[in-house]
Amino acid sequence: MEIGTQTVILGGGVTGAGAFLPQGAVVLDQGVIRWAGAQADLPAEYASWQRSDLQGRLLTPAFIDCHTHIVHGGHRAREFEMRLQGASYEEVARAGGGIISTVTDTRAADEDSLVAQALPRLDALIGEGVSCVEVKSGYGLDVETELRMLRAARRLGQMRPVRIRTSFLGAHAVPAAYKSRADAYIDDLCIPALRAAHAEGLVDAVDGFCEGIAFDTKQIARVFDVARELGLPVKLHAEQLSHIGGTALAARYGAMSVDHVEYATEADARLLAASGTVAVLLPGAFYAIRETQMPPVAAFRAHGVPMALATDCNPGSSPLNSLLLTMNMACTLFRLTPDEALRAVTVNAARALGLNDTGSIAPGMRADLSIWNVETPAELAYRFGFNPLHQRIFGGAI
Ligand code: DI6
Ligand code: FE
Repeated sequence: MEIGTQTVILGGGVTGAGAFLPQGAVVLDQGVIRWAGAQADLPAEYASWQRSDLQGRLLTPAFIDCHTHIVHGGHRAREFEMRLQGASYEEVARAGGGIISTVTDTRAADEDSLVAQALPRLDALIGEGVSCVEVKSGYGLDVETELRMLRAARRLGQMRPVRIRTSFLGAHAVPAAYKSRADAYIDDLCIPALRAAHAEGLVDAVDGFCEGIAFDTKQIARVFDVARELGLPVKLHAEQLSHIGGTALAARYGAMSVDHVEYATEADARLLAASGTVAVLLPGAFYAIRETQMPPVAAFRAHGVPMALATDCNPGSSPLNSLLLTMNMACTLFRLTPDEALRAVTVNAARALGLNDTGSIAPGMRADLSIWNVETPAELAYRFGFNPLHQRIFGGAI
């Protein structure tokens, strides 16, 4: 298939253009979507433009993975084995394993090594039609390594045709040297690292891990206050293992997203709806740590909270590298509909990152599109362990 600077794409089906269009057409002009609709309604002015017929294939917005930790050193297969023998994720973390063991491996890796280790993970995502990936820091927990992780993330975006959005996650875990002194860690390292990373243009958003094994709401609020002072949007890992109020805090700060949220309540759902915050569900982590508490999907639906999905690709709780599998898991485990799952990795994922120029098919949006060897949208979530991507279009280019 060829895509010129001015092209009319004739889909089988087209999604992400409001309703599903069984015989859709999308007009691309210099990397931007100019028009989308039913083929029968194609305006006459485009009749003479180059055409590309997808021969019945499905066209969707390119996917967005809005929560990943793909930049990190090493792996935690040993911890996986420990959990198989009965240790819980929290027990491993409290015994000095977990995030802290990845911190050791990440501190030992130079920037080239971090980039080299992340590239196969990024390429696997791109291979499934992903055009935008959020990447967090949070395995440095010192100024130098946090910055190095973010620099590595920015470099990934120069090496591949993909958009990278960075989140500063200095408040991810309390490093060993600050054991039982989380407040001192926030003051001495986390906030200075945030300021330094921001000064270098490395931060698109500020994140935190609000949890019994990490930071409480007061500590996260201090980091969010600095984010606000710097004009940076916030998001939060909240209510993953217990309910300690992270969701309400995030809503108070107008967060772009709250992520995990298995233990969130109906009252939390109301707050999220009021603050326009996206609930990012991470079924890979739910599955890997054998969580049994389901996120309150019915409450999110009832109150109109937009739901996004992401891989949470990380070496501990979610060594998952596929958004297609994530969609299937969200349907099978959380009972999302395939349609919700597709919106969750496109339009709602864009919103979770504060992006308004990608994630849907409408005039003025970037031409970030995926072409699939399937006929219906539901097929994307239905199969697993199979990649039906035909081609990916990034900013109008194949
Ligand atoms: N929640 C998660 O699922 C990851 N971080 C977080 O705050 C886990 C990261 C890890 O186990 O390495
Ligand atoms: Fe995470």
